Amino acid sequence: MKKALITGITGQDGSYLAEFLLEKGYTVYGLTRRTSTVSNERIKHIQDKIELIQGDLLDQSSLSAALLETQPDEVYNLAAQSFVKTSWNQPVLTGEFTALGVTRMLEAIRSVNPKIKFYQASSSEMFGKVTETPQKETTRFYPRSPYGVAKVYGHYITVNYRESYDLFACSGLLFNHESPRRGLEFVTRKISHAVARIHLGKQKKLELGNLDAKRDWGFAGDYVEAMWLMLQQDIPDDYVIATGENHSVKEFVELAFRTVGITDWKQHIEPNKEEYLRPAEVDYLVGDATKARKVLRWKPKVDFKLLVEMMVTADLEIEKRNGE
Ligand code: NAP
Ligand code: G4F
Repeated sequence: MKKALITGITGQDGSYLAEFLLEKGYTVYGLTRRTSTVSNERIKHIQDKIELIQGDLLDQSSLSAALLETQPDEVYNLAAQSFVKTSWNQPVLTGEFTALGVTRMLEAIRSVNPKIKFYQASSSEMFGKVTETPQKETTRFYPRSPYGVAKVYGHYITVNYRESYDLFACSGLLFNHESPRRGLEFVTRKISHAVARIHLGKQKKLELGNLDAKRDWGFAGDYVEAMWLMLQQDIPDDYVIATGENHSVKEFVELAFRTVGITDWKQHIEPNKEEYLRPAEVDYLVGDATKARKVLRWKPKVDFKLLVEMMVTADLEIEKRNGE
């Protein structure tokens, strides 16, 4: 039976990956940081099947101790300060978590057991102001936020440790992936949550920033399979994971409202550029996952329409359950 350690297990992807690995028969450990209130909402349904280990990407010794204690075959490094907008307000912290945190984990692997396979959660944000469309593994990086810059560091340190120390280290260049478990500050979940509340008469307006930005949105449940597939290959490598289709924020809004039967959606939108526009925007992302399709035999199952409907339906259920 294989053992896996997931950093960021309390996050969106961590929760889906933990479920996926349990299904595959893995023993699953999750690294969680100490907080005064516990944030295990996304994993409470599987908590009796996994083991949580305290540790922090800021603390080198806690990472080595977690590896010594759990002796994993695979480490999935999903933990990060993952909200792009916040990275301008907390650029140094973002660098500590999202960039240097990767080196700390790689150093822990090197010293405890260099045979541990390593997955790094890299991001399409690294392509930023895109230099080619669609974006693939060889496309030049041009990050547009402190988060994107930190992810570029995390990507290259993963490649560097693979080449320097022969670690089995892979970097997944994942395009945006969403789900009903997405954090409420990200635009898709912010929209599905607001649409559900507007439909139920609990909210009147939805404040948004740039409606023209386009993203290649997939379903998180599909994307965690690709993470696992990367670590099952004979040779470690880097892969773009994407649907190959993109849509604007406006299209997401329109479809979400349509799901609850609202067509005059514009009357519910309140532009708030001051609050939600970014100092530098990523206007257009769309990925080319040909390599993943050929080598990993991976392809997404959930399309854009199904994703939007799934998120709105889930938020409707939550809001109905919550009552007023
Ligand atoms: P998420 O929901 O924001 O989860 C982030 C996780 O990181 C949480 O479990 C959080 O723990 C943990 N964390 C943050 N700082 C930590 C620290 N110092 N030590 C230990 N744990 C820490 O993010 P996600 O959407 O699941 O994304 C997973 C990873 O993929 C992230 O690295 C993200 O940058 C990357 N990524 C995401 C996407 C996407 O579209 N979702 C696309 C490309 C790449 P708490 O619960 O304690 O906050
Ligand atoms: O949902 P977002 O905040 O996601 P963003 O910036 O694309 O980042 C996500 O995907 C990355 C992969 O490319 C991950 F690496 C990262 O960790 C994260 O998961 O914003 C999407 C777009 C942006 O262009 C933003 O300007 O939506 C636009 N937007 C318009 N109004 C808004 C809003 N974004 C947010 N969060 N809130 C708004 O009100």
